Amino acid sequence: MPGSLAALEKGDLKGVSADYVASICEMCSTRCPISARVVDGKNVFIGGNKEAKAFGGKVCARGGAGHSMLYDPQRIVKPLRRVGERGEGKWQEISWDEAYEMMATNLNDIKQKHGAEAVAFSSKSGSLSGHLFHLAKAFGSPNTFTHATTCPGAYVIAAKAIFGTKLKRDLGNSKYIINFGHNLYEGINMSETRGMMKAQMDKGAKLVVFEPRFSIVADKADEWYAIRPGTDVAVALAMCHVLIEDNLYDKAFVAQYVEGFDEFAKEVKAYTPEWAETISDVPAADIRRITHEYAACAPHACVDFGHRATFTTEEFEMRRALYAANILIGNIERKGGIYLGKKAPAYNKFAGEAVAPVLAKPGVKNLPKITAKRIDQVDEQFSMVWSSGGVYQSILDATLEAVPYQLRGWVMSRTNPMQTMTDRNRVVEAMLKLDFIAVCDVYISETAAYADLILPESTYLERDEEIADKSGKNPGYYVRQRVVEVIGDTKPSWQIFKEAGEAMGLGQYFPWQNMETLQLMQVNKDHQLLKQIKDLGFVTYGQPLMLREPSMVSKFAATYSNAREMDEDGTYGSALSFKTPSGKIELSSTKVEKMAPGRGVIRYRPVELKQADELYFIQGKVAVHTNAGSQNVPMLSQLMSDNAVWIHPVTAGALGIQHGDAITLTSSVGTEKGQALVTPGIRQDTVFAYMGFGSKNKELARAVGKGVHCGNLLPHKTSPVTGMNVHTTGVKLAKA
Ligand SMILES: Nc1nc2c(c(=O)[nH]1)N[C@H]1C(S)=C(S)[C@@H](COP(=O)(O)OP(=O)(O)OC[C@H]3O[C@@H](n4cnc5c(=O)[nH]c(N)nc54)[C@H](O)[C@@H]3O)O[C@H]1N2
Ligand SMILES: Nc1nc2c(c(=O)[nH]1)N[C@H]1C(S)=C(S)[C@@H](COP(=O)(O)OP(=O)(O)OC[C@H]3O[C@@H](n4cnc5c(=O)[nH]c(N)nc54)[C@H](O)[C@@H]3O)O[C@H]1N2
Ligand code: SF4
Ligand SMILES: [Mo]
Repeated sequence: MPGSLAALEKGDLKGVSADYVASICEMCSTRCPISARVVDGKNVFIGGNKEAKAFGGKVCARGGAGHSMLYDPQRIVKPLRRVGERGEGKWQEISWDEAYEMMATNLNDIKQKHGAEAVAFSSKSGSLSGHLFHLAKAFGSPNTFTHATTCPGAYVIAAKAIFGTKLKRDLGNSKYIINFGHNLYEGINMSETRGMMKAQMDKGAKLVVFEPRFSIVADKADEWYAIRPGTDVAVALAMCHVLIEDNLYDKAFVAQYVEGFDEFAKEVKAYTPEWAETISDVPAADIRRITHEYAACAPHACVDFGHRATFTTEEFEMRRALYAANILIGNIERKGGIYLGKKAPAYNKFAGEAVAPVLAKPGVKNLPKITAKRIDQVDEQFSMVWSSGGVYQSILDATLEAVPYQLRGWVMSRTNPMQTMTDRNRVVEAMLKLDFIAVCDVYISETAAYADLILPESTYLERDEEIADKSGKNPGYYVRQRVVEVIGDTKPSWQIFKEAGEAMGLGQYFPWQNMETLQLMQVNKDHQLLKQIKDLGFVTYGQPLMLREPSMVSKFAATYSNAREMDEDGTYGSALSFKTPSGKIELSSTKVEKMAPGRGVIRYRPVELKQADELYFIQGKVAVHTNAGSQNVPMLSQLMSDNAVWIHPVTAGALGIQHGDAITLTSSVGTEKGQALVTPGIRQDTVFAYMGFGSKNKELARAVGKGVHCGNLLPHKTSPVTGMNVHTTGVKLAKA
């Protein structure tokens, strides 16, 4: 790879003695198992961990570029204190002791005057959020937030409402996949991306894609429909209509496992394919035919429920409709369908023996009792969100409007809300108003540029973390391990938040010495187990199990002499239950009706995403960047540093815009300058840009001012029930 460290090496690397360290990628939150090659203490190559078969022993382009971030001279390697105005870009290097002192003084001051709840803590979920939120709890604030309402929240909450828990998809064994804007060939998740490749290439699975633009997934599909943005729910409900009206649904499955089918069937009677066509522009005849083809492959078929669930304010209805289309063909716990993760305790119970070790959860019992309510806890309809990451953007309302009370401090880690939370101006305003902001990052991100204190974290290649659960159809664990020595004066965030806690007078809540103490607590001091997990980097136990798949169940039962007895039909179907009030799959739900009146039954609710004279503005991921976090990584910046705006030739022609022209996009909240990419691969009424570009922060020298800043065009919104942000809006396009 030109420009990489490997390219600088003279001669053949194969002749050089090298060490390999098994670890976990963090170039995106998929967190794939990796094997990092180290020569003379330097990381020179990152590949996949061969032990992790589902990942194909591979990494994606971003994963392969990890060392480019590790050795980037623009990385921050000293704690920084702001000396100019917020956002002015004047910094002073300080010691960690000074940094902790600054945190302690400011946060304890806020706590004393206004209560601990006046400080919000936010982080992308993962090991880091665990440690940051532990600090929050020790400090006494209930206000902890992940990125959930800017990303997966809606599909997680829809699954909670219906199944009581999250589900996984078995795309690799699917014979027919229907995809509503889940671009797995650019928005990469190595195991799922490879699963879908395997299904398509090795098994001849058919892929149907509904997408307003010709994405890479659309390009690799058997059929692509340029659906109108935000209307997926209509097509999904019409599919359910056809499944029921044409008697294609699995009646035995519904009878045994589903609650509230009759109410749902009554509701979808009106949702004909002809009705859906008028809303979505997808031809009714195709909806009927596709539904019949899909049902013919049942149960080894899947309607993908997607990942970024921020297309409209009605994501709750959309994601529930997508699950409904799966439930109706009875693909739950069947190959090629959707299934529940099998962690060690559940798996061992089926096996009747300890096939997989069960890890302990190190914690602290005597944490202070928090009585203050969360800032997003005013409205009962969000009750499923509180424990799933919270309504992240409510930080803005609490800061700017004191709703429901005034926030005064914000501690954040591995999050860049100025790019990723919508309405950049409002985020800036909120940050200017707060009394104290600390940001933990590896760069001076656009958001970190407005902090009072920047805490430089070691990159994932320089840090150890807890053993993490990576169970799928059978239990599995993996662990992040330091690949190279720490560069500069950086620390892993578990250490930063522990030491900050100690400086804040909360040392009693951090009884562990270091990461190894924590890991040993996890394995109940079983040194050999810890060594095994570390040596292999990724360990699985037993064999894949899906409770309603006869071939898997018979093999499982034959392997373990004390295994649960099979049902008469050769499955474990009778053991399948759900964490809902009825213990069944709740296609309609009285719990949801109580929480959000009128929403007990899945229903089509029209949304207005744009004005008549505007174009839809939509976004997506690009294969060589991660969200708004990698635009300054040298190798990735070289591969792509800008996001041209996709415009249909007819739309461009009417405005006198040619390919490569400078253009402007104007929405209700902002204007952005960009460049036209004229392509027939998009609807005439829609424009598209890859997200994460156009940083307005000069410290991100390779990214500043390059491309359209998507977050600056999106209005601040909170969707009902799911609390989601919305990443679709109306824009006016003009030649610049
Ligand atoms: N307009 C628009 N907005 C979106 C989206 C969209 O499509 N359009 N997509 C949404 C989605 S799906 C998501 S998940 C969110 C993601 O948005 P965020 O959760 O804000 O995450 P990222 O943009 O991935 O990166 C956040 C920061 O993490 C830093 N970082 C990287 N590695 C480390 C590390 O090891 N430690 C620490 N402390 N920091 C690190 C990066 O430098 C970066 O500043 O954005 C959402 N926002
Ligand atoms: N390379 C790479 N891989 C990533 C990431 C990354 O940043 N880069 N981020 C990771 C994260 S955090 C996530 S959440 C996943 C996201 O994975 P995806 O959910 O696949 O992410 P997106 O690309 O944001 O959105 C998918 C597609 O939705 C389309 N779209 C927009 N509006 C609509 C609509 O109304 N209807 C339909 N049907 N389609 C619509 C967009 O054009 C886009 O192609 O990817 C993960 N993997
Ligand atoms: S998908 Fe790519 S960037 Fe994300 S964790 Fe896996 S290898 Fe790393
Ligand atoms: Mo995401």
